[in-house]
This record gives sequence, structure tokens and C-alpha cells, in this order.
Amino acid sequence: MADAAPLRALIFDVDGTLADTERDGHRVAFNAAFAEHGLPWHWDEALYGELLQVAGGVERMAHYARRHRGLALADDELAALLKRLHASKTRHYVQRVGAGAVRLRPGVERLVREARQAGLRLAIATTTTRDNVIALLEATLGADAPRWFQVMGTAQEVAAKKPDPAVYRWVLARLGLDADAALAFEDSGHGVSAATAAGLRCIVTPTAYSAGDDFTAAVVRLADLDHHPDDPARPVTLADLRRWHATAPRPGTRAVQADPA
Ligand code: XBP
Ligand code: MG
Repeated sequence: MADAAPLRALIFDVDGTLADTERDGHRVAFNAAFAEHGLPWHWDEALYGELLQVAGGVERMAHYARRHRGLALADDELAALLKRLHASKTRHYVQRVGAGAVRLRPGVERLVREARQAGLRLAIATTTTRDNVIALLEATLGADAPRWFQVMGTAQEVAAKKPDPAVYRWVLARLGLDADAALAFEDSGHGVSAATAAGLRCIVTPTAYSAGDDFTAAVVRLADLDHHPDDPARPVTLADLRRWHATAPRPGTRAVQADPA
């Protein structure tokens, strides 16, 4: 049995984890921004799955412009175009989410409410834009919901994108907690890498896009928070989370096989 500190906080990734936002939310918003700017770019579902390997909307568009379109703009011209496109994309995304285009994944609302009631602290660690997070929380959990999350690490607070652990380290510092006292929730290989590199135990609920990622560093892989891995008929509870947190080894501290002398 690992000797974890008591569980004090839950830290949630947003895209793919709180809600399956990528295919019908972000992808559609990117395409709307391209159309608005008269660009003959279109990201279909399969291409978008490949592009998701690049974290961050601006970085994803820069990669596409150069790799798929061979765009030979000077760096400053490309940066200016991407800035305009991304502002437009964020507007479209916020509008779509506000109109109810995405829903929370199963079990998320229940566990968030239970955790609040139990006095656990809640936080967000994402690479997406802050406006997107606020829009999603308000549209799905209500106008007050952004305040339920005491710390929100987004692209506005931390420039380095996952798999860099910077956003998780920033969130932990703001919470004033050691990684040992918190549990992270992710949906992607990049996300699990970021969380575990920050020393966090991480639970993963993959999406169709991330199902093939490497999750060996995660504590447990779940279909979603409403289906327990040992008994899919029952939901994952706070007691399950506490048990996984208490029994999983802290990342990076797995016992190393002794060298035979
Ligand atoms: C999410 C991302 C983001 C979104 C798009 O990753 O990589 O780039 O796809 O949002 P994670 P922006 O779930 O690991 O945080 O356009 O605002 O970047
Ligand atoms: Mg994610």
C-alpha cells in the first residue's frame, strides 16, 4: 500500500475529460474561423484526430499551415494571421458551447458535486483558452460553476502546453498543495504525461480520439466516471477515488527492481 497524503483536491483537464469537446466543438469552430477568413481550409474528423497530437489551437494551426499547406509566410505574418484566426475560433467555440453543442461526460457533474459537498478542493488544468472553460462550465453546470474551481490553469496562465507539466505545477503551487495530496483527471496521453510528470496520480477516461494513446502511467483507465472498471453497472464513487489515490504508487516512485548482485 502506497503511503499517500490524504486526498485534498481534484484537478480536472477540460477538453476530452469534462466534456467531449474536440470533434463537435473545437473542430467545428476552427472550420468556421477558416471560412470567416476566406481560407480554403477544412479539418475533417480524421484529419483533426491527427492534428490533436499538437496541443494548443494556435500551435495546431501553425503546424497545419506549414506541414499541410506549405504556407511560406514570414514568421511575423503567420503569427498575425494565427492570432486573428484563433480569436475568431474562440468566439465561434464560446457561441457553440453557449448554445448547448457539448454536454459533460457521464459522471462528471455527479462527482464534482459530491466532491464539493465532501469539502474537496477543485481545480482546472488545461491548455485551452480561459474563455472556453468559463463558457463550458456556465453552459453545463450553471452561472456559478466557474467559482467552484478555486484554481484555473489555462493557456492564459501558462504558455507551455501539455505534455509539459507546467500547468499542473502552476495549479499545485496556487492550491498550496503537494502533488501527493491531489488527483488528476485526463483523457489523453499528453495529459497523463503532463500530470504524472508533475508528480500527480492520474485517472484517465479516454475519448474516441485518444483511445490508442499510451496510458501506462495512469492509475486506472475508465470508460467514463459512471462505469467502474470492475463492475460497469455501478458508478465510480468518491470512495473509489480515495482508494485509488491511497493505493497507487506516486508517479516516478515505483519500486525499482534490485540489481541481482
Ligand atoms: C486541449 C487542447 C486545446 C483545444 C483547443 O488539450 O489541446 O488546444 O484542442 O483549444 P487538453 P484552444 O485537453 O489536454 O487541455 O484553441 O483554445 O487551444
Ligand atoms: Mg484533454
